Amino acid sequence: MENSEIARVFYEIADLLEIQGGYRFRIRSYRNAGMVVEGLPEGLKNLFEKDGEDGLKGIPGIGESTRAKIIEMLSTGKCKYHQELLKEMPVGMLEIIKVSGVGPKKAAFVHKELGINTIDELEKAAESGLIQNLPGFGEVSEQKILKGIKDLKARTRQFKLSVVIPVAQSFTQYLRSVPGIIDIVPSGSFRRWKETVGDLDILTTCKDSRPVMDHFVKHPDVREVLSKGETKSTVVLASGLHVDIRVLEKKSFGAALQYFTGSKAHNVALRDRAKRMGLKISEYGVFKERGEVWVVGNKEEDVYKAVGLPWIPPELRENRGELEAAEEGRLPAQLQYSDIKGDLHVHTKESDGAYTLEDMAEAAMKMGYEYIAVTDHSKAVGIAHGLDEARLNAQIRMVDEYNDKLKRQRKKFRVLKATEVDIRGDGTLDHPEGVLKKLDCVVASVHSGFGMGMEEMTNRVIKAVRTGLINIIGHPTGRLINEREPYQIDLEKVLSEAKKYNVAVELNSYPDRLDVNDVHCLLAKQKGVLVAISTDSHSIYHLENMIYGVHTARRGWLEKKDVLNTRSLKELMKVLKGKG
Ligand code: DGT
Ligand code: CA
Ligand code: CA
Ligand code: ZN
Repeated sequence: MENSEIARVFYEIADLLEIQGGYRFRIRSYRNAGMVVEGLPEGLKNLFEKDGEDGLKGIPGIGESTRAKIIEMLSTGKCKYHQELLKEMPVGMLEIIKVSGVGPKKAAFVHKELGINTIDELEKAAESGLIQNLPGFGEVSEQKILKGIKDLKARTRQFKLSVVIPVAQSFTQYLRSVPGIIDIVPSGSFRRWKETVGDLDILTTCKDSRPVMDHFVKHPDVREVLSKGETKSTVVLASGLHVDIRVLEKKSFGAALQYFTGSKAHNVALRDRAKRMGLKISEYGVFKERGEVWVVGNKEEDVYKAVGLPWIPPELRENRGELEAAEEGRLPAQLQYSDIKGDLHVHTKESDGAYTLEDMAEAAMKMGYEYIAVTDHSKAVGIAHGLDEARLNAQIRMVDEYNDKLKRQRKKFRVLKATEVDIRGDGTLDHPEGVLKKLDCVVASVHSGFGMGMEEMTNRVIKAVRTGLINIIGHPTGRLINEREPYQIDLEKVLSEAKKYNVAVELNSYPDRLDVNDVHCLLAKQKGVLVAISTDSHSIYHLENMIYGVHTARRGWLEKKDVLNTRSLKELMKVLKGKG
């Protein structure tokens, strides 16, 4: 079981206990355990396999009884206690309690009185007026429940970050024209560069809030105004995305920015720390003396300073050990866009790209890069017009000629001879060894047979690694955000093997992929495997997607030294030659 699955079981136990009216202390300890497990950088499974039960000792927030359950889940794939609770309560109740206006008590009540087991049943009952007649409910609360259900359904939709960025830009620009507006800063998961965003949270300061709110709800993309107040409003856009706006006092802007940037788990941990120091942090500021004396709040940096920490970059605020790292002065040095010296995954017209080799190279030069690797598909990827050996040989000659031309022009830039060779179903590579050996850089990727079992897929990719012919594993999990789940693959095993063969893993920056993801980056770093941040560009306009990769890498704690393509051309060539 993965950490995320174990965490989900703990969260569900907490929710189920709450519906049953269980002890608050127990409920909190399960919820806490869920949060801790979710934030661990290393797989519990891995720790357990390595060191047995000892490997699971000493994790803060994991007590005797939750540890026993982790062991049970890792050994049997199940948690008996969780299943027993589910026998007493239908699983749909877990969703019902997420509806605003329906707490665990009310959920238990409608279940008992009306036999409601799912959110759809609750919606139907509310629509037909059955809820308002229950004691303690009434017409108003029935309407509130209906609205809560609608909101929940919209809220649980996740939007790709690349879809939300233009929305944030549009609102920021749009709000600038309001007289008296001072700050406009998108916060929340957006500011943390999470790969998907639930809703957009915009913070503002201004002289007078009324014109800000009036203008906000009139943005041309707004489909519905869910609420409009003096300090907070919420709208729904035509796309279904919710946008929140808050107007804040300058005095508490930093504290609010810290609070609304999240993540929730990071904030909880930060507030605990403050409490231990006799301080209280809220969205209004940092307070001392039982929360009565305001200390700081206008700058975000001051909030962290007040609890003895340096400012923590938003990408790291996921409660994955960033507070401890900050305290000990070992936060990662932030990877910069300008650290990136080239792009190692780029397609041209030869396969399924839209531009020529020259076009791609010129665009890369304009970005200030030192190199690109031209990695067209191999023949197995038929729909992409993949190259066979003869065509690849022809491309190699083309690249040599082009590089000669660059040399004559005294340009420092170079095109690397490369390929994105398909890893076939049986783990063999889709080009013969001879031609692969002529290349500077070999990216190897899976493009078919996604339904394979975990073991087969893992062995397939490992077999490719063991050829000693490849430099980079391309889009290692094959997922497409919101469209296709990652294929089953044991990345820990693949990474261990990659380390032995000096193979890097790709962080594919195409915003629909972001593959590997942030958590995988952490894992690669731990294993000492380099990450190649590449764009998989099929057009000159895709090269700038590198920004998504850079921020995802930051979320995964990567530094300049952990990233292959921060190397100068000379250094890069040394690494690439050391494969196998
Ligand atoms: P999202 O919108 O689901 O992608 O994720 P966020 O992180 O933007 O979450 P959102 O929009 O619900 O809330 C924005 C931030 O506000 C969140 O990151 C942390 C803060 N926040 C919201 N609710 C709570 C809460 O109950 N406790 C604490 N400590 N912080 C909260
Ligand atoms: Ca949000
Ligand atoms: Ca929000
Ligand atoms: Zn590919």
